[in-house]
Amino acid sequence: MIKGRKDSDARYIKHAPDIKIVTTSGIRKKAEFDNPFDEDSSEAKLYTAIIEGSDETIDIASNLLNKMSPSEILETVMIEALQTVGTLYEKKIYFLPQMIKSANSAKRLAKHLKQFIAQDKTSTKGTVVMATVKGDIHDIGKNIVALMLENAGYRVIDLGKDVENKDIVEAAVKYKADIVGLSALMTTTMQQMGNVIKLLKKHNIPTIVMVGGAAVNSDFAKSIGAEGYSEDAVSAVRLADLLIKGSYGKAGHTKIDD
Ligand code: B12
Repeated sequence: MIKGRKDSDARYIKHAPDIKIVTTSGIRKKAEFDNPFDEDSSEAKLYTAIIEGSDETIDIASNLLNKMSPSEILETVMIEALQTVGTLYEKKIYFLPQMIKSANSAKRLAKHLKQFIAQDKTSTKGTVVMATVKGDIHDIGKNIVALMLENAGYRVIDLGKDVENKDIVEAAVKYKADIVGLSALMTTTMQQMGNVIKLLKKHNIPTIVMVGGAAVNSDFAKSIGAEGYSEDAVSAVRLADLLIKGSYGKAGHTKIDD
């Protein structure tokens, strides 16, 4: 299927979930996983479609929009499906191509649902600079948090993924960030959050820092001096609201050294 072709990697990823698992008894079978949703429901179909990286997620989600809000679809079905992808990867049932295919399908779905999430542009509760830290390319969760914050009335400056610490600090200054929101999904990258906080402190930038991402927890957040931690996008908005109430001052420095 892929040997000797220029587009071999893309073709491998496209067909990844069709590649059967070889069991110890030598039998080839499709990856199996539990489905927590009611059998034959649109939720169950969407869950499976995301895990298998199907092109049909948008069509299935369109049916679901009759009974669930777009943010509920993201926060329940999509996140649940990606957790399962992570588990399949941990168990070495899925490998990177399958994980990429699922992630691409989830990203397309999130982009599609974004248009249905009404955004209140009239008021601004404050400015949040969001980034996935250096060395980490996971951005699906960060994008959902950014979307929910925007929807809740924040001005969000999204710096993207794999962002240098210095660039985060510079953006906090440039945009007079009330809050810096950092995301990390790997144990190897979560340490960067502490480095960003140190750099903010070094330059006396009075921005509040909130952190999140699957690798992070409340204890870790406290240990690095972050003001807030939340485990999902809905609570991230509540957290931002609480943090901003105690907000004081704005960033004022202009030049950031490493
Ligand atoms: C999708 C995925 C990928 C995609 C990422 C695509 C993308 N554009 O994001 C791809 C395939 C590219 C990928 C690559 C890799 N991945 Co990966 N990936 C995942 C997976 C399956 C799902 C992550 C996800 O999107 N979850 C759904 C989102 C919505 O959840 P979330 O990010 O946690 O965000 C929510 C909350 O945490 C919170 N939140 C998030 N950010 C923030 C920020 C703030 C401020 C706040 C308040 C809240 C908040 O709100 C969000 C919404 O509710 C996880 C498994 C897992 N269980 O997490 C592995 C996982 C994170 N990946 C892992 C690994 C190892 C890798 C690779 C190193 C694999 C490899 N060998 O190359 C590379 C990393 C490359 C790099 N340098 O970053 C490991 C990390 C292990 C660890 N603990 O360190 C995991 C846990 C898989 C596993 N079980 O082993 N991955």
